[in-house]
Amino acid sequence: MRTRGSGRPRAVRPAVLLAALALLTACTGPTGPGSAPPDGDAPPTGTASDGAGPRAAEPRTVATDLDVPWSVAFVAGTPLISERDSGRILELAADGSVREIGTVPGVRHGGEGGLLGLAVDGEQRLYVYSTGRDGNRVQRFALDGPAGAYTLGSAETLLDGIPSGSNHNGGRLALGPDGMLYVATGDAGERRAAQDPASLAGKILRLTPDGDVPEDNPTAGSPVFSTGHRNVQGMAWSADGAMYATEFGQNTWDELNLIVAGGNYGWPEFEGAAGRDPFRDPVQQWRPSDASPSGLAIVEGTLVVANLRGEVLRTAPVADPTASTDRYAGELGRLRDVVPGPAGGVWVLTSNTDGRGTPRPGDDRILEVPLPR
Ligand SMILES: [Ca+2]
Repeated sequence: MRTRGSGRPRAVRPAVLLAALALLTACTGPTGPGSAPPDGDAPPTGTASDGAGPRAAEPRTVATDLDVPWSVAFVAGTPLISERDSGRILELAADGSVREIGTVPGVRHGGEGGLLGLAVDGEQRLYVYSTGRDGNRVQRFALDGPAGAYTLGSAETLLDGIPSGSNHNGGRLALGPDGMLYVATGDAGERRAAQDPASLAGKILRLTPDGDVPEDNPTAGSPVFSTGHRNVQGMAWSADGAMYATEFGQNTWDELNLIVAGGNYGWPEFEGAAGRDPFRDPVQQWRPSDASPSGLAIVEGTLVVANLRGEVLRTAPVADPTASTDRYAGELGRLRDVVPGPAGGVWVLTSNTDGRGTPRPGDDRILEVPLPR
C-alpha cells in the first residue's frame, strides 16, 4: 500500500492497515465476498442484500391456471379452492389437476364480492363466505366424498345479511382453537358501520359451528367479537392461542392486529396506531403500496402475510410481531391467501387474474414455499 505524497516507505501497523482497507471498501461499496455490509441490519454474508430479505428458496408450483382463486382449505388432506367470480369450488388432485365439486348457489360477483372464504371443520363440513342477493352470508355445506370425487352436499345458511358492497367485503373464515367459527367482514363502503355495534359490517364475528351466538361472546346475544375494522381478510392463531388479523387501510396504514374479545380497532376514527383509548393499536403497520395484506397464516412460530398490492410474502416472528422480513418481493405478483402447507412451509395463492394484476404464464397459481430457518 502506498500513500500519495509520501516519498518514503514507512511501516504501517496491521490495525491501521485493516482500518484503511475497511474505509476503502465502505467508500466503494460492496465489491465481492468479504465486503462490509452497508449497515448493521444487513443480512449476513451468503444471503442477498437487495432489500428483498434473505434469499428465499424457489417456490414449487402446485397448481396453475386458476380463475380468480380466493381461498384454500383442506378436507382430510385434499385441497379445496374457491373461485371468486364463478362461484365454483374446485378439488385439487395430487397431479395438479382440478375438478369442480360444485357451484355455490346464488353467488353474485361484483367488484370485490363473490365466492370468498372457505374453512373445513373436524367433521369434514365446509364453511363458505359469499356474496348473495341480500348481502354477504356464511353457509355450511355437507361434503360427500371420497377424495377425488367430492361433491357439495346440502347447505345451511348460518348467518346472512352481512352488509356487502363493491369493495370491502372482508370474507375470510377460520375455525379457532376454541372450536368457534370466526368471520371477517368489511365496512362495505359504509365507514360508520364499523363502529356501530348493531351492524355486522367492519367486524370480526364469532359463531358456534352451527351459527349460534356463543354464550361467552363479549356482548350477550351478539356475534360481534371485535369492532372498528375497515376490511379484514386474514385471521390466524399462534400456538399460545393469541389471535392475529390483517386489515386493509385506506390511504395511510395497513395493519396487523392482535385481536382480543371486545376490542375496538379504531376504524374509521383512526387508521394505524393512534395511541388513544379505547382504541387498540396495530402491532405492526405498513404503507398500503407496500402491503395490502389479505391472507394470514401462522406456521412454526412465524406469521406469514400474503400481500396484494405490495406483491410480497411478508413474515414476522410471533415472538416479535413488530419485526418483519419481505420475501419474493415482486416475483409472484399479487398474493391473496396463505395457508399452512401439508408438507411443511406454506401454500401461497396468487391473485393476478382478479382484474387488478398482470397475469403471468400459468396464473393464477398455488405455490409451495418453504419457510426460512
Ligand atoms: Ca385500526
